[in-house]
Amino acid sequence: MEGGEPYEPYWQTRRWRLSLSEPQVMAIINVTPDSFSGDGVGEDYTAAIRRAEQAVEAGAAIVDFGGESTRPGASPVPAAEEWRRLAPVLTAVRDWPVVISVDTRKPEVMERAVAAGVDVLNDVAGFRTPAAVAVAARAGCGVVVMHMQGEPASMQVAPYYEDVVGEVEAFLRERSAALQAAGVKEEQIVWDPGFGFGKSFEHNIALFQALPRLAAQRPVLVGVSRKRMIGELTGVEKPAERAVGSIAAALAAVARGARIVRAHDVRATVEALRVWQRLGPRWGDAEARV
Ligand code: HH2
Repeated sequence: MEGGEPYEPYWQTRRWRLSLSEPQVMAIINVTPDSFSGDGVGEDYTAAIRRAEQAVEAGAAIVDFGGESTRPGASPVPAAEEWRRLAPVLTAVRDWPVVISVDTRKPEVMERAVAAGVDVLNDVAGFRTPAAVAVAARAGCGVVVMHMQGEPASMQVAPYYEDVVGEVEAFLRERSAALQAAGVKEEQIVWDPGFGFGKSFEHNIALFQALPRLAAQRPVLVGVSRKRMIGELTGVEKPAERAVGSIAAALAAVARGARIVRAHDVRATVEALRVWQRLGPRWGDAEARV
């Protein structure tokens, strides 16, 4: 991370060293009854596994399973309940030859997911607590360090920053340093500015424009799929109908240096990225990313 040196374009996860020399898609599988985009499968574990299979067939390199909605206004789900949702699904997929990720902010759930064989810990709270750092250090997993201001229940009430880009960058650097001090290797760490997590529309836009600055330091994951900022840009009200805007945003993110995009509409996102790589601005080209 020193001196703004370019990082190696790969991500070291528990079982896999994932190449990031091409953009990768992280498929979202919500084992929840209440996710914001309406894609949660509730208690239907077979549906979650089928959806994950389809995402892999469509070209997702990473499958991210979540058992708690962190949409604005969501109340926390107890760890036992979150794990009850995740356990059958993570057990079923544990030997799949793709990167298996768990989307959780609770160290207890991380611990169990690691024992169940996940490759990546995706923490929307950015490993803020010593307990989360300790699990990550023991796990040998890839980690997604995401920035969130506040907590889901109230984060969109009045998000405030003096300098949103500087503050998010400082948080990501500080948490990465804490993880590294505990033994996590730099190549295990991916950054995520956390679009929509305690950010106004203007904050999201400023962070999006600053992606090249973050991507010059660590590989960056961008999650804007079906989010409110896409609704605000397109005028499309229903999250489930925001695929086109989401895909345009995924391409824009990659053009600005993102290495991983988190998506609900996996097949369409993969197809768009394939075309973009051949016909769009040369990927990885510094001029094209700024
Ligand atoms: N966004 C959501 C959840 N987890 N993780 C990362 N790293 N980055 C994100 O932007 C991100 C995330 C919210 O989206 P979703 O999982 O579809 O919704 P919900 O939290 O309502 O289940």
